[in-house]
Amino acid sequence: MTKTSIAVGARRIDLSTPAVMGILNVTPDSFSDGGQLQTEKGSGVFRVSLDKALRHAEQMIAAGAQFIDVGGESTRPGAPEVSEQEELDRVLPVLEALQSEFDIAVSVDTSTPRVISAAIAAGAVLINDVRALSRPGAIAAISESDVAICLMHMRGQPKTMQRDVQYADVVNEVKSYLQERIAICENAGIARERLLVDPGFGFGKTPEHNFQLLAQLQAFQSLQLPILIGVSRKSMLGAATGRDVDQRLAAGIAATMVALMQGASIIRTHDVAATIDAINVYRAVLGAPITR
Ligand code: 9MG
Repeated sequence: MTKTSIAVGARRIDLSTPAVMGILNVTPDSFSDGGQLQTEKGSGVFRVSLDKALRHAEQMIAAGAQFIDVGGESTRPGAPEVSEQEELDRVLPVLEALQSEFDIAVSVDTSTPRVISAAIAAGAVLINDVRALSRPGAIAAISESDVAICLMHMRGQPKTMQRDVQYADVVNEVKSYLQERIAICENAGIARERLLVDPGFGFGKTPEHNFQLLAQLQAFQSLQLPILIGVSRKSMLGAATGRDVDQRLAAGIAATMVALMQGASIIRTHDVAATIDAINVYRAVLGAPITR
């Protein structure tokens, strides 16, 4: 069975009802929302508008997000790497402002040890690492803390990950990788209760691989950790429907329902309100009281 909570220090975050993680990308180039939170377009320099970021977060929280995931590095296919300083400059002011304005669990989407340490010091409760703590120094940056960690599978690096992707058995290969990363964390003294796993839809996978993973998501339950998924607006949905990135809401909700029915605990999404509706329908199907 999948675990239904995660530990953050002495606190437990209950996941017996699936939770929504709203995406707050503070990047100029993320694939569906890059640059939206920029101060002034056309100035040539990307600066996050704190006010726009906070208002966007506020809307997601009002719609029911239990986590806000702040990311300063675009991980879309083909994205270039960002410098450590640039990532810090994008993420930290937003993280600090979120902490002072809202009572919300903030997650930081980063693989960079210095950003991990700074995010933890600034109050992040979860580190969402698409590289599963594989960068040198990432485990050390986290092991002294008590935050939760999402270990995601990615093959290669964003810049090149969609080139010539091959797996003999995508489900088992992704699962074995996650198993290895869990063991590495545990050997470094990171308690299992702090970990979440994510198969990494779209990260070094063809649409067929992504749909095989989605079809067999329940196989990840044997890892006995909460499962986080992110399919929001991704190209796998475009491949299945022929729709552009801004027309993929219905497809994303359909994929989310498939994931919920196989035990997904956290849904990372741009579209919080619609995802909460999907969770409420799923809960009603399971027999939860209908109160509206
Ligand atoms: C940062 N990021 C982009 N897509 C993601 C996904 O599918 N999962 C996680 N954990 N992070 C993601």
